[in-house]
Amino acid sequence: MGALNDIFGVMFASMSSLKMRAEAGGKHISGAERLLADVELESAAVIMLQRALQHSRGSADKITFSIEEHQDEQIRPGVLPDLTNNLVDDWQQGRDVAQALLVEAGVAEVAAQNALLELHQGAAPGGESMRGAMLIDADSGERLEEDPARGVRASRMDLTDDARQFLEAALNSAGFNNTHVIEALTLAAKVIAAPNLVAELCWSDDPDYTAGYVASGCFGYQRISCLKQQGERRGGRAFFVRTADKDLATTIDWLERVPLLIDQIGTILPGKDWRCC
Ligand code: WAQ
Ligand code: MG
Repeated sequence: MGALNDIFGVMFASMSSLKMRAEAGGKHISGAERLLADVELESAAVIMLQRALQHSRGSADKITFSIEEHQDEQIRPGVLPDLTNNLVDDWQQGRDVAQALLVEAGVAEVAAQNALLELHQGAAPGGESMRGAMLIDADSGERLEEDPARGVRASRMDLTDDARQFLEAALNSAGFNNTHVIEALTLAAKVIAAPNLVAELCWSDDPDYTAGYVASGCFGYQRISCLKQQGERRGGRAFFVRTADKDLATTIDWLERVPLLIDQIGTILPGKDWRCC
């Protein structure tokens, strides 16, 4: 690691993906994924470690890191979706908004309902949060992922330094600059660009973070101010797919293996207020 792969200078320094996973008693506490220039690995790993050690889901008894180098030519450029902030009174109204947005994105009603129920009940065996996302058939609502505890993990994606700075400035002006939003936007950019992917539904598994979103290629990132009760530890993600031949390999390969570096941010659009007066 660390070798420059181009004689013209540091702009062409190689990049690596960095992953962290923290667990306690075999249960998922937190995870994080970055795609970074090698010189940034050390400081990013320290930040991830601090996060794992101080997580609101509890204290980890096992933390695993992995680092893998990528060649420049493997890395694809990416674009962040536009963000719309949907303001709701409570999680029940939030779920109604999520259901309507999923249907607008082309997900069948039954599939949207099924995903909302699975996340509500805890989608991993034993009613826990999964480590990754469910893969859901956008028509039947059937769960398609092989391992219902791990699911599918979107990985190897990040923002360029410039894109991160522009995004932080835009989110600051909109009043919700925080790590959850930045990471979720980055992840959603990769997810909605995947082949055969119709939409994504997400809410956090952190007990003190109640916001979530629905994302799709047609309307971008629709943030929903509340999708669960304060204190609730069950959260998760659903990736809705539609394939003619049930071939999920191309979608999973894009999500888990193709490195994506986002160099263009989207627009923060005016919010929508669903609250009762
Ligand atoms: N790939 C697939 N699923 C994942 C990944 C990943 N890389 N990382 C987390 N998950 C799943 C897993 O089931 C977690 O339990 C769940 O998502 C929630 O993860 O606009 O903080 O990191 O204010 O807790 C969304 C709203 C916040 C942000 C999402 O998710 C906003 C959040 P968390
Ligand atoms: Mg979390």
